[in-house]
Amino acid sequence: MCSKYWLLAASILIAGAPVALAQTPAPAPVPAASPAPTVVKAELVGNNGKPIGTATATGTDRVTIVRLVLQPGAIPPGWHGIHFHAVADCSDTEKFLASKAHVNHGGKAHGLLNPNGPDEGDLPNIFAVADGSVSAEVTSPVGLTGANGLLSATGFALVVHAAPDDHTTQPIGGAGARIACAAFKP
Ligand SMILES: [Cu+2]
Ligand SMILES: [Zn+2]
Repeated sequence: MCSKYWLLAASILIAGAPVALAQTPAPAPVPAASPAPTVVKAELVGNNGKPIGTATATGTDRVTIVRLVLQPGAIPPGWHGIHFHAVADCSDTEKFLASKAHVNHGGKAHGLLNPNGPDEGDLPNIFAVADGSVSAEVTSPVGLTGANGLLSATGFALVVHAAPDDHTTQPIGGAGARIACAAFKP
């Protein structure tokens, strides 16, 4: 008795299979390929005005990824805060103040760990090894391109600080003096 029902059930399944296939909705159209990311490169200069490495920014209107390669002797070993500053100007190499404050369209507080932050300039720290060189890649949810992207208006400067950023205190997380700078023109 039981096997009869099984056979019946199996035959329904087999008979139903082509129907089920026919009713499967057509696959969603493949989205158009997203535009290729923008890649921009700039030389990092130290306080003596000499080149000490390169910074490469790769991004879209939703993300920016920065790869930093600093040569041996570039900066003191240890952790260093880095930020996107608002102006692509690294000409005053002694202090790099021409790069102005952090990019901050939203008027947010400084700091990745600050409950009222972060501003758009905020990034993770980088680490210089014993010989003073750095190989690092950091990422930010701030767009490189687009209306308020980093490359809009006055471009931006990537600034390396003397001390680490604590990601909380104002205005720059205690990161101290500006010791290297790369200008990314709009
Ligand atoms: Cu800074
Ligand atoms: Zn900041």
